[in-house]
Amino acid sequence: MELYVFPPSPRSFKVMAIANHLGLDWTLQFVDLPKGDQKTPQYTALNPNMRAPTLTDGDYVLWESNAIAQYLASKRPESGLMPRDERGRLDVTRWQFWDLAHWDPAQATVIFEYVAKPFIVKGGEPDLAAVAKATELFHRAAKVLDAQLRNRKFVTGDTLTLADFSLGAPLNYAEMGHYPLEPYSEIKRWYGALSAMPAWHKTLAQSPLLAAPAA
Ligand SMILES: N[C@@H](CCC(=O)N[C@@H](CS)C(=O)NCC(=O)O)C(=O)O
Repeated sequence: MELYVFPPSPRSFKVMAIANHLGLDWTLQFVDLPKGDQKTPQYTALNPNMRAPTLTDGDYVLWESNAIAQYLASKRPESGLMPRDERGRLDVTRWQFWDLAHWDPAQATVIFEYVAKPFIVKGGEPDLAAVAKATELFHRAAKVLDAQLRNRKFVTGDTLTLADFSLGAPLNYAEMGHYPLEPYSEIKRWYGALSAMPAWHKTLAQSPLLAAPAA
């Protein structure tokens, strides 16, 4: 199984961390986004969106990080990362949809402005108007997530699921991205637990930018 990823990206990080957590046998195929690897005919044949991540497993090809997450979990159903009962499964899916609709977009903007511009594409000052708009979205979503985490160890209850990987991955950039996390003590507590997991450490080490942010 191959994961075509750009490891500094949270969408790539989440699928790598899940594969690492599950102990799956996978190979990292580096998609160098700043160099334009995503636009090559070889890559667009796999993913016409020209975006990472993409998974291949033999002839099977899958894109969209949260769909890839579900595929990976299906390889180890006993892990509980994707509950088998319908309501449990939909709860995880609901938070993965919420991720793509509300959580990821706010953070993608600040990550682009504060991390990608200075450290990856190396050009331009942060667009403060874009940051202000994203910050508003961030607060709106963070309030919902913080309330959900009150009295729960993880996003959907007391067990770790795919929802935690999906929603936790962009928080690796909380510091570099100047996220206004101060009011959200539950989010901070929960992210602290995620980032202490061996699979999280292993995945951070596979992402040079996150392993050594100031370099
Ligand atoms: N909804 C997609 C988003 C994928 C995405 O936007 N990936 C970014 C990296 S963070 C990308 O490949 N960008 C390359 C480009 O826009 O040229 C997913 O979750 O997989």
